[in-house]
Amino acid sequence: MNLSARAVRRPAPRNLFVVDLAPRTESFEREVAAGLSRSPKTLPPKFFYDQRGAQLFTAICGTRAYYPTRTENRILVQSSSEIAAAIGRGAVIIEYGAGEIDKVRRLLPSARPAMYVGLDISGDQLVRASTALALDHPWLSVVAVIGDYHSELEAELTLPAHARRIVFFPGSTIGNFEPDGAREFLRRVRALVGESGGIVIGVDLQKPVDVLDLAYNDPQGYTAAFNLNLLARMNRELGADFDLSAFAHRAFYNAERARIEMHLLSVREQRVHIGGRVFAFAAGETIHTENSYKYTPESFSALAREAGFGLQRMWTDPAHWFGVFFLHN
Ligand code: AVJ
Repeated sequence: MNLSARAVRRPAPRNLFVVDLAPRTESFEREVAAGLSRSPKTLPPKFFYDQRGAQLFTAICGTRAYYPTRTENRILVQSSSEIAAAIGRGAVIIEYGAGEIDKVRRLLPSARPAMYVGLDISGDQLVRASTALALDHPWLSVVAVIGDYHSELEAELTLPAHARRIVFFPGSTIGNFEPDGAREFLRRVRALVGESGGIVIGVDLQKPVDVLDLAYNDPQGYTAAFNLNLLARMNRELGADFDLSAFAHRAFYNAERARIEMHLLSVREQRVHIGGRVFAFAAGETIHTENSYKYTPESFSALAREAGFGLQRMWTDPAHWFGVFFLHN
């Protein structure tokens, strides 16, 4: 029994509002059927983050091998006053993929926003983390939106009319998008934040391949478990019959496309049942589960320009492994 979870259970704070726009099981089932019918087979990475997947991702972030979290955190701490100055006081900070809501805490004391809106697909984690945030910052209005990046925020909630809007998108999750999708995402951000707003975005940078490969093949095996949890999730939620021992985690850097690819490799020929459907796997066939694009400061800057952001600034670590960009007009 987990006693500490009970002991730290906290009351619902008055400065917290929760909005649930979570996609339902039907959409999981539909997207799985579509992705596994394609050739090559694919599944969107957003489905990694059920309760177990969110826990495993937190574990990945704590490993030595997975450098992005600690590198970005160091940049946020070391440059917090400059980043906060770029954000300005009294803003509305909108965070995509809020997760544990730990990174933004480094900016709050100096940025002093009026409102924090955190969006995440992982509902339990988001409610827990936003409750803690609201209790720790009684002066801050906290809005937790359970949903994916395509949720129409403005249709669902009223943001303060005159406050400056700043999107916060740390963690290099932008790397999950294809370059076209990333540009499209940044364009939508521009529309959301308007003339006076901007985005603070974490971007993972190109670096020696052995460092990249290790980060997605951590020796503790959390990344493998995170990848394989997608199969376990389909078994749990869709009644699928994946044999987890018949699939293997594969992650490698594709230098030509400047991205880490994650796959689930079928170690033998097999058939899997999901709902009324049957999916056949050849031995060695994979489900492509994630891309994580790596940019250079120049390539990301060009992408941001193409999305219409005129002014840019980047903070980085001494080895230039990770960049935190501020993009605005
Ligand atoms: C959350 C998308 C930034 O691409 O590095 C970590 C997800 N996948 N290990 C990344 C992930 C495998 C992560 N992002």
